[in-house]
Amino acid sequence: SDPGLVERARAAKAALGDRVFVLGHHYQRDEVIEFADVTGDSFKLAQQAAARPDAEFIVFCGVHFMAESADILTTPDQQVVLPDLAAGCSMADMAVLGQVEDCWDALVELGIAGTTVPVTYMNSSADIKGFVGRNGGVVCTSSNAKRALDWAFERGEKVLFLPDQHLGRNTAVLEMGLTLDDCVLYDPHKKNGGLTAEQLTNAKMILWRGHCSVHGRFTLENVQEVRRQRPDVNVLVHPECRHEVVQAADYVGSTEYIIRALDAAEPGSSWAIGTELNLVRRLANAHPDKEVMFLEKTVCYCSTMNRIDLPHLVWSLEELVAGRVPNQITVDADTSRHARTALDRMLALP
Ligand code: CIZ
Ligand code: SF4
Repeated sequence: SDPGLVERARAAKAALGDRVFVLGHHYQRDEVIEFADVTGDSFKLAQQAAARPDAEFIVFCGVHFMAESADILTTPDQQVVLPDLAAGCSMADMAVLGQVEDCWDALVELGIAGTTVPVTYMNSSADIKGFVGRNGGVVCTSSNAKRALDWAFERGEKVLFLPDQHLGRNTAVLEMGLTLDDCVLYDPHKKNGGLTAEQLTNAKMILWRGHCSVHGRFTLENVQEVRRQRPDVNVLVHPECRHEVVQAADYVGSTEYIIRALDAAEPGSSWAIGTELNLVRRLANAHPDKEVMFLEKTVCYCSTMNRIDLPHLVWSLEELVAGRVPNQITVDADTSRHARTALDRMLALP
C-alpha cells in the first residue's frame, strides 16, 4: 500500500492515542488490518467495543450492521465511526423492517404469531434486532445458532429465522434433527411470502429468503472438484454456505472456528476453505506448513467489506484528529433498547 498513507495512518493513530480504538473484521483488507487494535468476527468485535468504555471513538472497519451493534453496546458518550458509509451488507439489506412487520402481520392473521419466536442472525440491521427484541426473540451468531434455536423452541412451537436462510436451515437440519420439510422459505417480495396458510401453519422453521452473496457462491461442484484434485483435503466451510455445500464439507463453523481449526491442524495437512478471500489469504500466509486453498476458482471478496480501504481509514482518523467525527453511526434510543434486549438474551444463553 501507499507508503505516504501508511505514514499518515500511523501519525493520526499516534496523535489520538487511547482516545481511539480501531476494530478490524476478519474480512477486511490487509492494509486496514495492519492498523486494527483488535481483529475478530462481528460478535467478538461487538464485545471488544463494549469492553473499551474509555475510548471516545470506535472506528469500525467492517460493515454497517456491525457498527450499529457497537453503538448499541457502548456507552452514550462513545462515538462509532464507519470509514465508508457505503459499507453495507447485502444480506442484512434483504430484511427490511416493513417487510418483517408484514410477515408478522400475516402470522397474526393466521393465529400463529403467539407461538412463533423470532430469531435474527447478528448480520441484520438494528431495526430488525429491535423488532426481534420487542417480540420476545433473540439474536444469534454462527457460533451459537443452535443454542439460540433451542432457547426459542423452549418458548414457542415455531421460529421465524432472519435473514439468512442458509444458517437457519443448516442449523435446524444438521444440528437439531429437523427435516427439510419442517422448513419453509418466506419470500418477502411475495404476498404471504409466497406460502399457503397451511404451509405457514405446519412449518417449524420459517426461513427468511436472505443469503450472503459471498458464501452463497460456493457450490457442491466446488467441493467435488477439490476432492478430485486432493483426495486427502479437509473441506471447511462457513454455515452461511448453501445446505448441500455444508452437507458435503468435512467441517463447518464460524469465522473464529475456522481460524482455530487451522491453528490446530497438522503440519502438511491440506485445507480447502469456503469463506471470504481476504481471510483465506491471511490464513494461507499464517500457515506456510499447511496447504490452505480457497474453495472457489474465482475471486470472492465481500465487495462492501472491501470498500473500507486505507484511504478511507486515513481520512476518518485525520478527521478525528481535526476534531470532527465523520460518518458517525447512531441507533435511536427506542430501537437500541429493544435490540439490546435481544442481544442480552443471546449473551445469557447457556
Ligand atoms: O459473513 C459474515 O459477514 C460474517 C461471518 C460476519 C461475522 O463476523 O459474523
Ligand atoms: Fe454481508 Fe456476506 Fe459481506 Fe458478511 S460476507 S458482510 S454476510 S455480504
